[in-house]
Amino acid sequence: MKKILMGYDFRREGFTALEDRFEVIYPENGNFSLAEIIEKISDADVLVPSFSYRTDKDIIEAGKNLKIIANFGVGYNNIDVDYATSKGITVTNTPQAVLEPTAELCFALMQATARRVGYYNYKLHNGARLDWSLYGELGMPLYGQTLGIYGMGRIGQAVARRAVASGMNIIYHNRNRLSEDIERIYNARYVDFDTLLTESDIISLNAPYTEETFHLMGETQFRKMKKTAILVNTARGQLVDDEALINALKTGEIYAAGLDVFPNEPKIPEGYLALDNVVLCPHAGTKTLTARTEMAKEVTKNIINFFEGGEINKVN
Ligand code: 8YV
Repeated sequence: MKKILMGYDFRREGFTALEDRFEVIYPENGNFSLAEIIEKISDADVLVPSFSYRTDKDIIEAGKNLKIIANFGVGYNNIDVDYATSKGITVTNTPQAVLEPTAELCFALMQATARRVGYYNYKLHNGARLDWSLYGELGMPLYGQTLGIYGMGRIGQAVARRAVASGMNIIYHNRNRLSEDIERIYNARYVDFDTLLTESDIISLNAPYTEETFHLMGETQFRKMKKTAILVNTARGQLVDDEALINALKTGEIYAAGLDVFPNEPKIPEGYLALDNVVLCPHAGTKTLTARTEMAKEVTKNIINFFEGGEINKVN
């Protein structure tokens, strides 16, 4: 029987179809440590990696039998894909399962920042005074505003769909321009990055973390944004230079930010904690049991189809 090593003690919902076909090894509680993974992977055919450490050379090298690394998630910057490829190992991910839930949270952060839900809620819960007068502590609308989407892939488009329903105008920047047919669905206009920065009322980051996108948003970019603009990041923390963002939020260079992701999770850069114009979430884009189960099903499908033939979401 082929052997699957689970890096994390995933709930079994969505994984059950693996049980009668494979020997599946789960850690008892939480993660296998890096040392445990390196020891246990020697005879495994499949790895479903954990997120506490990168699946890099050391792990891949130790996986003498390894054929597939089936990532639980769409972003695969937690895996040294180039090295896996050089060893002939297939890497798969779960783009379908994360699509709607991530777009949903992205939109929730847009609403929570623009309409100040996070701020009001925090203040009221803490017994602080709020200005209940007609013109006190106003928020911003979404309706009629321009949403700039950086990364118009599947998640970006699911965000766009919600934005259209909310009466927003959409501009986007992407590695490749979309076809006119797809642009028409969202009435979306393709712009260069600079135009995205200067024209957007809200910027949503929906691109993967790559060398190209590392610190995509830094001091120069915040300076180009409108002072009334909002940044929402549900992609990866590394896309944003946190020090620059904290400064931009502090000095009023931009209006607010909604952040679901950070470079060293679960650590949150200290500077955000003192600011009341940033809404913070604990990488919650897919934090529903429905989403987790769908992700597990997509991982399961990738593994079974890899061995039995059929469609897989191969990234390399
Ligand atoms: C997951 C994600 O929470 O799919 C992704 O790339 O960031 C999230 O859906 C993550 O993969 C597991 O930590």
